[in-house]
Amino acid sequence: MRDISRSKSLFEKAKHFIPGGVNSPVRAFRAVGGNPIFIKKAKGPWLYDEDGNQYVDLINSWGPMVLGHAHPVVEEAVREALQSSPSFGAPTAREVEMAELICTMVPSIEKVRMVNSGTEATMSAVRVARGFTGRDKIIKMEGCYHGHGDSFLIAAGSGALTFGTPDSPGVTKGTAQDTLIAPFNNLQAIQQLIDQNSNQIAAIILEPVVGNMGCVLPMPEYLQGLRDLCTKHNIVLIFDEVMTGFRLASGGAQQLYGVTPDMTTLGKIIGGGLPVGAYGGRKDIMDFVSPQGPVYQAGTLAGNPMAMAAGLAMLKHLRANPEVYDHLDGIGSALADEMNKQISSIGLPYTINQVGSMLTLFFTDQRVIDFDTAKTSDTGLFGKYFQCMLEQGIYLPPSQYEAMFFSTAITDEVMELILKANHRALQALA
Ligand code: KE4
Repeated sequence: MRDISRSKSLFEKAKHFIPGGVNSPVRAFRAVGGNPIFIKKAKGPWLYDEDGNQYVDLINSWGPMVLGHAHPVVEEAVREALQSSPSFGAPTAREVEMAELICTMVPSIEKVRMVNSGTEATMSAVRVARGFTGRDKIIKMEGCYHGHGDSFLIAAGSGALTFGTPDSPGVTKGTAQDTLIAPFNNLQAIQQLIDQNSNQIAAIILEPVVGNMGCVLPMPEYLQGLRDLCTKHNIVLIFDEVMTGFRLASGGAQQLYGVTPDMTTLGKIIGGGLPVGAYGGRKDIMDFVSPQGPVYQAGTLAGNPMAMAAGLAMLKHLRANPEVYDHLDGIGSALADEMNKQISSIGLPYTINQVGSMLTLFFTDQRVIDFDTAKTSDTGLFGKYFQCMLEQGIYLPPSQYEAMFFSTAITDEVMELILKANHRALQALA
C-alpha cells in the first residue's frame, strides 16, 4: 500500500474549513471510496502527491492540460505576464489577440466574451439567447453538465450525477420550470418538446460529445438534426465545448462533426490551466451583450492578463502544431483498442466509448448512448477498478460518469504502464 499519510492529515484538516474538504465535489473521492490524494506538483504526464508518490495523470485538470503539465511555452508566458502585475481591470492587448484567435480557430464564433469559468460561460450564453429571442425556456439533455448554474442543475451530469443530486436542492421551481429535459441522442424527444412549447424555447444547449456522463458520442445525424430543428424554429443552438473545444480538434467538436452552432461556450484549454471561460457566436446574437446591447454580463477578472497569457500560449502552440490532434487521436484509439482486447481476452462484458483523447470504460454490458444506458454501469465495480489503478500509480477521474483525458505528454512507455495496470485491475475484478 502506498503511504498517503500526508494526504490523509491534510484531508482531515481540510474538512474543518472547506465543505467536504474540497473546493469541487468530485475531488473528494466519495464515488470511489478512500482518501483523496493531495497533489503537490506535476510535470508532463506525471502527478506527484504530498507523500512523494508518482502517478500517471489521466485527469489533465479535467481537460486544460492537453499538452501535459508545466509545458515550457505556457510556463514562460505566465512568468512573463506576472512581471507586469497580474490584473488591471482595464482592457488589454492580450484580450484582443485572444478574441481574434478564438474567432479565427472557431469560425462560427464571430464575437466572443471572456469570463472566468465554464459555468459563467454557459450561464451567460443562455441569458443572451433568452434576451435575443425574447423566449424563456431552454432544452438541456439528461446527463449533460454545463456547470453549476441554476438552470443547468436539472438532470445534470458530472459531480451532480456522481452524488445522486442531478436535481440540486436550492434550485427554485420557477427556474426549473424553464428548463426542459430530453435524452441525449433522441431527436424525436426534442421535436415533441418543441411542439409542446411552440415559440417558447430560446435555446437548446448540449455537449456535442458528452464528457459528463462518461464519454458519450453523438449518433450519426443527431447534431445535424438538432441544427435543422433550431434553424426551422428560430431556436439558438448552443454547443457547450468547455471540454471538447480545442481538444477534439483545433475547431472543436463542431469542426470534427461538421455542424455549426449559433453559440459556443469554451473554457479549460483556453486558459492553459488558469481560471477561464468564454462564450461567443453569431454577431447578431453577441451584439445583444452589454455594453453593445441590453443583456448584462460582467466580471472583475474577465480576460485576466495571466489567464490570457497562458491561454494564448496554449492556443498558438495548438494552431502552429496541428499534428497534435493526430497524436492525441493516436493515443486515445490505441488505448481503446488495447483495453478492448484486454476486456474480451478476460471475458468481461464492459464497454468503452472513445473519441480523440477522451475515453470512458463503462462497467456495463450495454452500449452507452445516453443517460439511461450510462446509469446501468456498476459504480461499485468502477470504485474497485479506480482504487486498483490508483494503487498501481494510474490516477483516473474519480467517477464512472467522467472521461479520462490524454495529453501529448503520454509516451509509448507511459501507455504501456497504463495498459499493464488496466489488465491487472480488470483481472482482479473478473
Ligand atoms: P467550470 O465552471 O467547472 O469551469 O465549467 C463547467 C463546465 C461546463 N461545461 C462542461 C461541458 C464541463 O465539462 C464543465 C466542467 N467540467 C467538470 C468535469 N466534468 C469540472 C470538474 C469539476 O466540477 O470539478
